[in-house]
Amino acid sequence: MIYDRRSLLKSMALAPFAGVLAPIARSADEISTSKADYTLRIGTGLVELSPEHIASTTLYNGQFPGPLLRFKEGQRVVVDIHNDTDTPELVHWHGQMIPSDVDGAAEEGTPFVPAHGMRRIAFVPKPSGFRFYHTHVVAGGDLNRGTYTGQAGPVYIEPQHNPGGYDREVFLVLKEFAPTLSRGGDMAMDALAGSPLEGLKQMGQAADKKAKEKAKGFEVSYELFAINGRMLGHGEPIHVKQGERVLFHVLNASATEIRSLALPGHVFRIVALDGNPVPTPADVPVLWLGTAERVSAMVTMNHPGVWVMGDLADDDRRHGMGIVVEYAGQEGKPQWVKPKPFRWDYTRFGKTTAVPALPAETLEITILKHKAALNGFNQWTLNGEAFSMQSMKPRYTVHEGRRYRLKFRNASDDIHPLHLHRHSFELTRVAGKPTSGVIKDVVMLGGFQELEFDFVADNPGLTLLHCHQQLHMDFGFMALFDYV
Ligand SMILES: [Cu+2]
Repeated sequence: MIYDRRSLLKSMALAPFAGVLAPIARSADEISTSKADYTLRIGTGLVELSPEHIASTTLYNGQFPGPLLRFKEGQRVVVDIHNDTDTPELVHWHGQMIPSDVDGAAEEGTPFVPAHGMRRIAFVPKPSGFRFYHTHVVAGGDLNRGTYTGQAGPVYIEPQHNPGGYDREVFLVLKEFAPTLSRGGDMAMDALAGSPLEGLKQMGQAADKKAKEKAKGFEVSYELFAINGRMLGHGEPIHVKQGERVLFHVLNASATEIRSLALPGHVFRIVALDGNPVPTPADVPVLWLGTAERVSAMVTMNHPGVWVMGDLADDDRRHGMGIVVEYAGQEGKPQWVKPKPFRWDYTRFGKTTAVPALPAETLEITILKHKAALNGFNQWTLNGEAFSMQSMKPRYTVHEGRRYRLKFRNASDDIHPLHLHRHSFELTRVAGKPTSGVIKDVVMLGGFQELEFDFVADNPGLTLLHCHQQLHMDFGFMALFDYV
């Protein structure tokens, strides 16, 4: 019989002493000799959005979205990443607390997966909940690179104890295709609760006046929209039965856009944000998700019919951003009913009374847009400084174990989906409203608004903070944290 140390360790990991054995399981020779648990292959492929619209882009394992990877919290996985393209790639494990060398960000020192090469990685998935994986390369002005491609897939890390309470899980990945550059539009200002601050507006206007370029900077627009890689009306409907409780895991895998979602006649009970259970589950008629955000929402199917579950933006929905929900025994043309305006307010899902712990230090970060400053692209600065891709110099130093508060002041009209790698954070103030208990890894900062979140420095190694809007991160909106 062949001695297979890996499978032995795997079965031992289920034993009560798993924690003691874990370090052995990470040994290098074991990683190199064992078979991978998962294989991701990066390559060009086709996505049939509809019979008339077939997108050619870069994919994981030839499909969009990439395969749903189900991990077990705390149980180590080995992943082989093959890169069949002509350019080096990076796979970022979004929302997981793993070491910098496997996190998938060059700025943190993760090695690239070479062109026409491969890299084997191993890590212990955590924390449990809805995460995802996506490319983390710089696209700049190249819309065939980075998150403009189809390189995104869902991850679900099974908790050690599953609360259950639903009949079925449905994963929805929202994503646009066929991107083009255009001279800026205006951001949807009706997505988020809270008001713009006069002081921040004036700061933004002053920067606009100083700009040498009078035209707006480039923005990305899209021709085609899809859920799970199918335009509205072209995929298989979600088949439901009356009375069923369906748990939707929704991921906004857009490179640049804020998305909304509504299902006429139904409400979403928000149970988790970015995969983390919320302290106060609440019912909402509309979901709003910034780039890379996830929402887990329970829907009780109590309104029989054939419905369009779709984006509130008419143009985007008509170009595919939706999916049909069909009750058993019902037929006919899918119906869309425009919901009443609804502003997204994270504090609704927070603790109503408890105050968050006090931070050891507060770092204030003011965000400014420099109109069309970089060959027609807007440049972004944090306290006057744009991230340098050349030096990749760390900006902030943190001490392990300390709690830090980041106070963001947005002197631009854009919504910024702020993302912190390798750590979770707790929202403490959103547009002037105090809160606690909402744990996330991406959060939307409204135009001319302020937002505060706390994180505990509990995962040593270089850590990237950036806006998840690809155009913003590529043109200055990043900062590196290092541990003392
Ligand atoms: Cu941004």
